[in-house]
Amino acid sequence: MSSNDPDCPFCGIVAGEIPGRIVAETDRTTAFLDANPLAPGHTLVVPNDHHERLDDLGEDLASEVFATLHRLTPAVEAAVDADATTVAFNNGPAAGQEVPHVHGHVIPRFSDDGGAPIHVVAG
Ligand code: DGP
Repeated sequence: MSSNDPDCPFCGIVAGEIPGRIVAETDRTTAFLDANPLAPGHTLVVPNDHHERLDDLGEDLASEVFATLHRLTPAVEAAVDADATTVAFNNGPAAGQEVPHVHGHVIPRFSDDGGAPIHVVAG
């Protein structure tokens, strides 16, 4: 059984009701391109079920989200010929989480992009 929030854009992408550029799927996770990318290939990984924060995930689902991030990160790097990656979660509004559905950012980095820490906060 899956849980879905009708007002959540990421639930809409997972359900195929909102257009999304999906790059990978497992039974319980989906990865798709960020609509407002901080770098080419910026990808988000979400649990298919709606959970707001990392601490709302059970250990199994948290592990599966991390496994998808782990598998996807080198593929994203290779796809855009990146030199490194920033992998990050904004966990809660005070940390800059705008979409209240857990998502990990995979942000390709390049040796000439300055190497500064990326603040994964929209706006
Ligand atoms: P955060 O600030 O960590 O909650 O990041 C939210 C990210 O989600 C931000 O980089 C933009 C992206 N985003 C917001 N709405 C949509 C959407 O409808 N589709 C896609 N693909 N990305 C979205």
